[in-house]
Amino acid sequence: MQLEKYKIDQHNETLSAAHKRKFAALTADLPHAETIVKKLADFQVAIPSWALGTGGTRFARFAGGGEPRSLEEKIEDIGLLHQLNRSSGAISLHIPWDIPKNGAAIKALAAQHGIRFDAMNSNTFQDQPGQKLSYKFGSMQHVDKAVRRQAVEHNLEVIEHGVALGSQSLTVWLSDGSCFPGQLNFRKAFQNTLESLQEVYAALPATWKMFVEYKAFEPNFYSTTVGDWGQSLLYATKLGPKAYTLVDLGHHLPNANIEQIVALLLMEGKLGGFHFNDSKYGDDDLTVGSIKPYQLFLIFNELVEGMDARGMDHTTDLGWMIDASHNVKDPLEDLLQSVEAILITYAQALLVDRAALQSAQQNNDVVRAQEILQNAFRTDVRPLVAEARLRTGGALDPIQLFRDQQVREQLVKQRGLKTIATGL
Ligand SMILES: [Mn+2]
Repeated sequence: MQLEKYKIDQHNETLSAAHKRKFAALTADLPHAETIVKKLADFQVAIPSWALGTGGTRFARFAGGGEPRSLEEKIEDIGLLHQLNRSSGAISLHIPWDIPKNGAAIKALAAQHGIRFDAMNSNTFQDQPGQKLSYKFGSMQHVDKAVRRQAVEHNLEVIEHGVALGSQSLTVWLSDGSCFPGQLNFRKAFQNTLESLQEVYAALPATWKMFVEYKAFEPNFYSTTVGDWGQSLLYATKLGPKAYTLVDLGHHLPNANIEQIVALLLMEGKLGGFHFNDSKYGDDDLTVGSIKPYQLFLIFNELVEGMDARGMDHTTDLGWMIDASHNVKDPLEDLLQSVEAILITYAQALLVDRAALQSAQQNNDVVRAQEILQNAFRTDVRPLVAEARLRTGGALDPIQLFRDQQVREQLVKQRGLKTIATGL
């Protein structure tokens, strides 16, 4: 479903006076507020095709109603998010969960909603019905060349789908690894994986990027063949200039200093993309910014600093994507919260007084350096984010409008109570 524009206008009208007051108060002391609002308006976060339905754990899945039943309905849902916040103008497709039957038609539908196709995601972490060989003991690392070949072929297919849709990148996340000591020869597993990735890399169109995503553990609990940023960087370096490391916030060992990882990957020109989520324990895939907002801020602080140091375009030079799972919330409301959290944090990072921070660092003024970062983090930048939405035609309060318009109730009416979106 789509919202009529006048409904968004009416909603904004009712909140306009309060918004103007807050915006004026905040920007009175912010000389570069206009630049920040412009950057916020440009920033887009891709929504993964598997996040439109309710997620589950290995114990249970409690489906909500009105979930999208097809790729077309998923695109419609993202179109709705994008209408509300104007910052969700991209979709990241998962193959084979969301194979476009007619690439041209899907591309046209997405374009109607102002949505482009971000990174394509391949899947060799589960067996599909009718699949010849099993990935039980890995895919690209597998001891059997025929299994490795099958995994490579799958990735080549994913690239083909992506080309038809106008995507420009492939994300490879491998669950490969081992559950017990002795199960794998680490060196051979690495070499097999590298060779397989090289075959996929060779098939990348000239303008494409390949993102090598790492994860510390799960589903394998003893070793992971792309287990950390060092291993990912090793693959990406050996593969070549089109290969990059992808950082997923939930894929580290506890207390890892992710902001430092980000800074160094950017320094090396090898950070390619980002998967946002939040966690308390492991790969919890919770709503962005719901558990550790200060960590997210410190990461964004490095992203902005590092991208500016290399003259990168904040909006287009990295792949920005949410990778989360919504087990107890309405997935659309949850995604609105996640995108909002990303924009708030981005705005805070843009507030950091870079010159002052550099001078504090140069003078070993630790207290001043901390003050500068925390000043930015403790600023309520929500009026800046709301203003960016207002100027681009979105809603001042997306979740409020989503609820006022009873969007979920209407989706349940259209699609039924017992629909299940593809995904895990
Ligand atoms: Mn991920």
